[in-house]
Amino acid sequence: DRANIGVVGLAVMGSNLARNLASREGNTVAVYNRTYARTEELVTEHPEAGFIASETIDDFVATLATPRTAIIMVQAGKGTDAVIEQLAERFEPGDIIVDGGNANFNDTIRRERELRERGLNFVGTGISGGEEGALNGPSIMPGGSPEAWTTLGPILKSIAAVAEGEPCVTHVGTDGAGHFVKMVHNGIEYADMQLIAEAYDLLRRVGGLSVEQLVDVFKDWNTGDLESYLIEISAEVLAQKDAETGQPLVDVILDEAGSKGTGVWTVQNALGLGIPVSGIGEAVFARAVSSKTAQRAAMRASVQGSTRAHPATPQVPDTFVDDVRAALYASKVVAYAQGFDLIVAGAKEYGWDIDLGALAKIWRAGCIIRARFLNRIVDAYAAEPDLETLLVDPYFADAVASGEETWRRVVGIAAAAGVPAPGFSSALSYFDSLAADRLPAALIQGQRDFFGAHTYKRVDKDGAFHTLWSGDRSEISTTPSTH
Ligand code: NBP
Repeated sequence: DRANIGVVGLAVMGSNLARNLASREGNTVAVYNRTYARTEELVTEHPEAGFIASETIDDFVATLATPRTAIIMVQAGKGTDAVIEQLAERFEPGDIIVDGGNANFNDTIRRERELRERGLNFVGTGISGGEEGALNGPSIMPGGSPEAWTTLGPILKSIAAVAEGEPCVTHVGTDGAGHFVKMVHNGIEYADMQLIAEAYDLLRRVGGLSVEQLVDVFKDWNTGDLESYLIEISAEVLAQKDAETGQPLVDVILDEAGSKGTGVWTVQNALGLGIPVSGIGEAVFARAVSSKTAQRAAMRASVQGSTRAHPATPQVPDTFVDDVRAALYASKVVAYAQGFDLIVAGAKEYGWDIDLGALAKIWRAGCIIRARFLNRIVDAYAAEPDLETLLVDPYFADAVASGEETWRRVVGIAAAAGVPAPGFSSALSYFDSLAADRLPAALIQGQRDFFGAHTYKRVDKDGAFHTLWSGDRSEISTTPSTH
């Protein structure tokens, strides 16, 4: 018997994905790993899966039914390129190579083009949900050709998480579209985590809540609009006691946040596309600041030795817990709105037809940013597919407006107390920027015209204008008016 699907790369993600595939009706799963010991271990530990195991890549390819379909789950970058080449040398036209690792979407675009020229289908797919998701149902974001999706779709639907009866997988778009949206998903995840961390910090350091009280607050929030995987696990982390010291674990964890780079990719691409993903940017920067151990030590010493008026302890309203909840929610809406803007811009730049509502749907379960909130985004795009920004969708506009006053109060309190809240405050600034009648960009245009003759437009007539700053300061028109 041949396998309808193969998995290459049997570390934690690949093993779990292979077991997930094998557990679904109709799938026979072939497995291969560079180091055979890993393959043996998986097959021995999970006889129920009925894996077809191969020691060599040749044998592995021979066990696959045509069109051959193999999912690669190896280290992103060189490892992925090596495995793709091994498969491509052995596969035949019409066969499908799937990369389920965290590839950079630019690599995926390149690989898809190269393999297409060799008659092979290549599908780069985002897979979110970590180890547990891979085993029990991840959110899956495949790119690649519509033809490949015809074969692959049913297989991926069989293993995806399910939200409201629908599998969390959709054909996102061609070539790198899947890995692009996975990248933005991870960026949004960074923003979401940062905002939750700021809420925790404010409630603890300004609100005076204990870690135990915060567990209850997060559990309570998880029954409302903020219900999400990240809020749920935050409560779990806060509830964890360190076995050695008896203290809350969060108090013995070093406060230096690491990262694997997808947040940075998101911001780099957003900068290139001119999309202000300030929420994701602040989250990436906040992790970077946390890791600047020497600078933090120098600054702490400097501040403690100075005679500056230390930040005041502000008046904290009785409603502070709920105020912070409202600020968190409003800031979260901004972060998601910005993330979706980036997807719209990426789709335009790279020629993808991405259905934002369908994307919001597949993020409702399986992935790290899964949340009740995503149903609202699904509704927003169902009502208005060409929404200028999520912030003007009636539901979100209302949600933000009802929390606006408290949002401002919380940001003010954070500033007065000297507790950093870059996510909350930059989200508010973004909201205020979009909502402003006039922005100081007018002055910036004046400055640019002054030193670089970059010209400016006027509010009252068409065309471009330049003031003769070093001459008589009269204004000249530099393009013919369209009137
Ligand atoms: P790792 O990212 O730790 O990679 C280990 C696997 O890559 C092993 O199977 C290893 O084979 C194989 N490999 C390497 Br390294 N270089 C190779 C090469 N040149 N040729 C063939 N195989 C090679 O595994 P993972 O944590 O399971 O993640 C797999 C992919 O899934 C990654 O792209 C990751 O970014 C992505 N991902 C991970 C998560 C997560 O939560 N961990 C979530 C979502 C996506 P060996 O056994 O012979 O050394």
